[in-house]
Amino acid sequence: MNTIRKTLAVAAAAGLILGAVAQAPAYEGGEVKDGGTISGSIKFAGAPPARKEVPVTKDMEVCGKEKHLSWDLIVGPNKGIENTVVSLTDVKKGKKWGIAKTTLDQNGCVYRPHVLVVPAGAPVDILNSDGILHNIHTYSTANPAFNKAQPKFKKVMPADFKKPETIKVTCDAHGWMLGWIVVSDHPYVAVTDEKGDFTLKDVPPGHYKLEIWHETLGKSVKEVTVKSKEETKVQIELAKK
Ligand SMILES: [Cu+2]
Repeated sequence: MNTIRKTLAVAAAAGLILGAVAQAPAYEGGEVKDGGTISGSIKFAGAPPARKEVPVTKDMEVCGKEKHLSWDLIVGPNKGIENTVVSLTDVKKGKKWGIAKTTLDQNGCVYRPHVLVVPAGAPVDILNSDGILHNIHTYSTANPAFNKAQPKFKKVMPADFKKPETIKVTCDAHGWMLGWIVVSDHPYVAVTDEKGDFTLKDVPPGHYKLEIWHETLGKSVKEVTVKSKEETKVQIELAKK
């Protein structure tokens, strides 16, 4: 073996070792018998802004059937913030995922749901209920990004995302379309409902970091303690930055 080849071989071996060390241990899913619950609500601090009407400029017969209101901040009557992602960031072991497959629909030129939680590696069906040309453009870094046309005859486009990441999705054909795919390797992740409420069930007792992420209000972290068969309630306020 000449020197260059030897050097390359050593470098490759070192790379493999470093790679193995750097990789975080995978989440271990199983049965949780003594788990607790984390529940709570995410509220908007201050006077909530009204949703703005989003102008529809194309494919009116499909996209213009319903009035479009901005999705980027939806605050309910009780100030609850919809579409906030709540997740544990340091959970290593717990229950198994209960979802085998998820669906992202393009319906009325809107992504439904606006925020989709996806188990890492599980299949995602990207549906085109509209029957017009859409274009799925993902802005990911951990997973390969893609930018694919979905013609009107293509009802389903299969996808999957192997690595945990929050991915922005847009349509190059309809500039107002915006959605989010939240890929997680564990099931302790929830999206708040129209009241701003969420629940994470069957959490093994312990101390955790609870991450709260909203697309326009940003990210924050709260420490939580979960006790067996008990409910830990959290109330979080988010404000415009
Ligand atoms: Cu589109």
